[in-house]
Amino acid sequence: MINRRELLTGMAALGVTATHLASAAAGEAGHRVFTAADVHVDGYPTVEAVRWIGKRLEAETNGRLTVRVYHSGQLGRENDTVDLTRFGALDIARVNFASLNNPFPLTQIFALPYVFDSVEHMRRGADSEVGKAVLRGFEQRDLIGLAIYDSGSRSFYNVRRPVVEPPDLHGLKIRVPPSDIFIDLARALGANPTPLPYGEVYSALQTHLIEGAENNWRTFHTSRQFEVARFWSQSDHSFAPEALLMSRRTFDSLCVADRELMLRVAHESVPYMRTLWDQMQEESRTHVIAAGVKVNEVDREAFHRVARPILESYVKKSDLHQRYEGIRALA
Ligand code: GTR
Repeated sequence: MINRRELLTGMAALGVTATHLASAAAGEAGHRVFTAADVHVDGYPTVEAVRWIGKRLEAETNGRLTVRVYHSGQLGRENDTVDLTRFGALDIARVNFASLNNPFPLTQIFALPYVFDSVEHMRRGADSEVGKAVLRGFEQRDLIGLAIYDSGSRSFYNVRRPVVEPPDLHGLKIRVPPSDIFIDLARALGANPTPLPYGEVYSALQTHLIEGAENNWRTFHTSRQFEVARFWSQSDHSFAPEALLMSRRTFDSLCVADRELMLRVAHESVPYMRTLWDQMQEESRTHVIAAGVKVNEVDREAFHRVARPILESYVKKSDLHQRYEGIRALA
């Protein structure tokens, strides 16, 4: 995590000041525009879900509360937007759990390899007591966990060859998100893990700084990485979902009724997001296959065998163990 000085320097580089971004001071008649950041392009299911929240807030408060979404990474990297939100310079950050694994260890339970068997299983986990405990855990670091959104399953893709067995990944420079879990997994599979911020992945593939990465169909499509990485290998190794986080400062500055409204509307955005997700995920898969990307199945047994010791090393930690059992009970 960055410190306050680095954060302010970063914000200056982006040409923004706290007053530009956060809605901290309520305007006329308590009118507030919450600012939200997302690394995804306009129209991505997470971006649309947060817009939907804004519209619902507007409708329920006669336009007094709303949300402005800065998409496409306009406000910087995921980790930086989390810090901006913690310090109250941004109101809402939508980031993947993978970016939260190191600073918020409870999130690891949702990102570990082969913890979930399917999207439905992940959704049951997100809706369960375990999901609620993870959301509450953000409060320890000045954030309010508003919702857990879908991100499908992640698979490997690369510019060189189909990956069937782990040895097919040997020596490949594979981009991973900044999470020890993903670094450990890629390394155990024999790849050279290269942590990079999301916004740099496409050009890193183009310039051969990396030879592959891993993500879901929608991201593979909308980031245009499929134009460069032509081999997709269906490993489904993680279902790391998305977190919608609000600044505690912003939340605490709201009256009780507005806090309740915010929590309720965020909760109600989850089924909306899931429907969008299912449609768009499928649309992306069809699109990239039609564009000539070669898709293959991996030897699942072999991937599970390599991932197992990593999973076990994390879940033996006392605070994750019980939650792991809870998640597996929902399989
Ligand atoms: C996507 C996720 C993004 C970002 C990205 C990444 O699936 O939605 O928020 O975390 O992965 O790998 O950096």
